[in-house]
Parts: sequence; structure tokens; C-alpha cells
Amino acid sequence: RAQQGFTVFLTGLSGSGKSTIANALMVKLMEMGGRPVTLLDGDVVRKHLSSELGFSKEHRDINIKRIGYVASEITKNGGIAICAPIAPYTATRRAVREMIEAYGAFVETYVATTLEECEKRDRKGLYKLAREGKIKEFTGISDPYEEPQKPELRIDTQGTDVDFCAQQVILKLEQMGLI
Ligand code: GGZ
Repeated sequence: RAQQGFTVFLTGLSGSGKSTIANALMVKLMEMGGRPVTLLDGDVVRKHLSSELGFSKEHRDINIKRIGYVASEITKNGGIAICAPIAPYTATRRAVREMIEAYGAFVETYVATTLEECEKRDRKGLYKLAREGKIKEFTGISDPYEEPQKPELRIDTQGTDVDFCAQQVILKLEQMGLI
């Protein structure tokens, strides 16, 4: 029997490491072979699927539900979807979970890098701009991030490398019988 599809949904602050972990995870899953793997990264989705949207709660929710819909179609067809948006709202994450669990497994993975650490790294300089008020509604600074209370997996990135973080997802997928 063909294995069921599943979605790995990485959520966390800007600069928490979601994209980096998502890319490393994609490589590992592709190396295992056999099944198509689709990456739905935050900024790529915003460019191609949600280019008209901003960062109000309403627009973020539309963005996340679009990602959820695409991931649910991939999951339905037995594929693997990796999503990496901020997805700051618990209720919206739950709605996406329900969409996907109709067809396969939803593996919510909280990339739990603290705001302090993200701001210290500030790889793209966005936190500085947000502090200066030059970016409005910036998650963690002037907009909420509701921490996942019961994610399937929580990753602490501080003091660990990306390969080890991606490996934790692989282990969880094995434990859940998904790979
Ligand atoms: C949060 C913002 C904002 C605001 C631009 N708030 O680190 P990045 O740059 O590459 O990732 C962030 C990305 C967030 O888009 P998402 O689609 O993941 O967000 S959500 O799930 O809430 O819809 C950041 C950039 O866009 N960015 N303005 N105000 N992040």
C-alpha cells in the first residue's frame, strides 16, 4: 500500500531558522527517494501566490490558508509538503491542521528561537527597521506571535546546527511511521 502523504508545518518568528531547516529537511527527504517533496517557503509563496497581500491579521490568515490548501492537495495525493511561514495565529494553524488531517498527517513543528536571539542575529536587518517603526506590524515587535502549545515537535536552534535540527524532524517522522 502506498504511504500516506503528510505536511511538515514549520512555524516561528522571522529569522528563527524555518527556511534553513526546511531546505535541509527537503534535501534529506529527497535523498531518501521515491516520493515528491514540495517546499512552500514563506517568501516564495508571498511572491508567487500572495503577492497582493500585506501583514494585517486578515491578510496573514488568507496567506496561511492558501498555503494550507496547496499543502492539503499535495498531502491528498500522497506527497510530502514542507511549509515555512511565520503563521503567528493559533486558530489559523488549527484551521490548516484540520484541512490537512482530512487527507494525511500534519506535523506542526515550532522553531522556538527566542525573539531576543532572532533580533540579535537580525540577518536581514528587519528587526532594526521594525524597532525604528519603519516596518509596521512586525511579528514579535509590533504584532503578535502566539506560541504553539502542543506542536508535534519543538526545535531549539540555539547552540545546534541546521543538520541536527533537520534530523530531529526526520526522527519524528520515523516515530510517527510516516517515512
Ligand atoms: C513579519 C515580515 C513583515 C512583517 C515583511 N511581519 O525573515 P523574512 O522577512 O524573510 O520572513 C518574513 C516574511 C514573513 O512572511 P510570512 O508569509 O511567513 O508571514 S505570515 O505567515 O505571517 O503570513 C519577513 C518578511 O516576510 N516580513 N514584513 N510586518 N514578517
